[in-house]
Amino acid sequence: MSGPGGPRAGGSWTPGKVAEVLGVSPVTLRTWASRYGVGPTLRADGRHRRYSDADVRKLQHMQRLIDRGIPAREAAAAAFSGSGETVPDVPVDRLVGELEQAAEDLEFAAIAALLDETLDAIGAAATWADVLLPILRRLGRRWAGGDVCFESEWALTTEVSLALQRYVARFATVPTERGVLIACCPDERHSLPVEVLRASLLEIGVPALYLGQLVPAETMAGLAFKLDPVLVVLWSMSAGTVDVLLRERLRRQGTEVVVAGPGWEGLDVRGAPWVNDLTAALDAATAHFKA
Ligand code: B12
Repeated sequence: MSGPGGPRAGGSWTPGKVAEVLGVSPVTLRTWASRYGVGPTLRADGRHRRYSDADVRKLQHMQRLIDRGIPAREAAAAAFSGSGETVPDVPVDRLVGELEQAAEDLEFAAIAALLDETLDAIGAAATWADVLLPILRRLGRRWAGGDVCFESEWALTTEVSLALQRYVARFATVPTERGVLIACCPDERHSLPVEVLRASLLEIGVPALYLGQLVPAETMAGLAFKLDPVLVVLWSMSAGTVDVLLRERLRRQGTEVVVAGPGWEGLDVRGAPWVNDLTAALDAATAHFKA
């Protein structure tokens, strides 16, 4: 991807490379640029214009819409308007299929573009429930059946995290008031459910902080002590990652905690409510912000 004509660091694509990636002729690309105003937005050296990463993602979106039978003019308007309102309805099954195939083919740019498109169109919670959960559950079944499907799983989940970061960048991410602190138990790597929780909270204006996976218990307890959040959501995906001592430490320092995820099932968590789906977690967090 970084050879001649490919993107440089920061994403700067020659028209020839973009045409190749899209599988269209350079003439078609030029025609789209002049007819629909979807040309390159970067100027590399004063003479040659270059496409940015964002330009390429939008063009890929436009092309997918064309493949779905949308006329080119409408597809260009939908892909380049940046407004979910103009995105023609795409059946969810189709999005799921396209995303699954892109992950299988390790088409990172297509995975990213599909995720951006879906998040823009239906928001974080529906993207999670309707598009991502079916795919992740199928990956889980493959896992359980002995096919460890590593590459596609890592490609997809990494791109989901990145897409959620791009998506939440449009909302205020630095809380100006006491917020919800979302924490993975220290050894937990299954972070997507809580990354979606964070995005869903920010979407509705609830201040939420999330620091990523593998944050040491000591650090998490210190953060909770210093930030004094209204609530800590302590996530664990499986019994192997549950940290009962961290839960206990937070309780002793007076932090309100909700334990979240299947890992906590059946454990004695000394009165902390247990939530095990996105809606229940959202309800628990937003309850603190209702008048
Ligand atoms: C993606 C994935 C990974 C990715 C995670 C990437 C990331 N950034 O999140 C990576 C590759 C890192 C990974 C690593 C591992 N994984 Co993994 N992984 C998965 C997979 C495919 C999806 C995980 C996910 O996001 N699930 C969310 C949804 C799809 O899960 P669900 O069960 O349908 O949802 C339930 C709850 O999560 C809840 N829920 C859903 N959404 C939300 C949202 C909120 C806010 C809340 C509160 C609840 C909630 O509702 C459901 C009812 O309980 C699952 C399969 C699966 N079905 O989950 C395996 C799975 C969880 N992994 C598994 C394993 C074994 C591992 C590894 C140990 C593998 C290894 N040997 O390295 C490591 C563990 C690393 C660690 N220390 O945590 C097993 C766990 C078995 C168990 N119960 O202990 C599973 C089930 C696969 C399998 N069938 O064997 N994994």
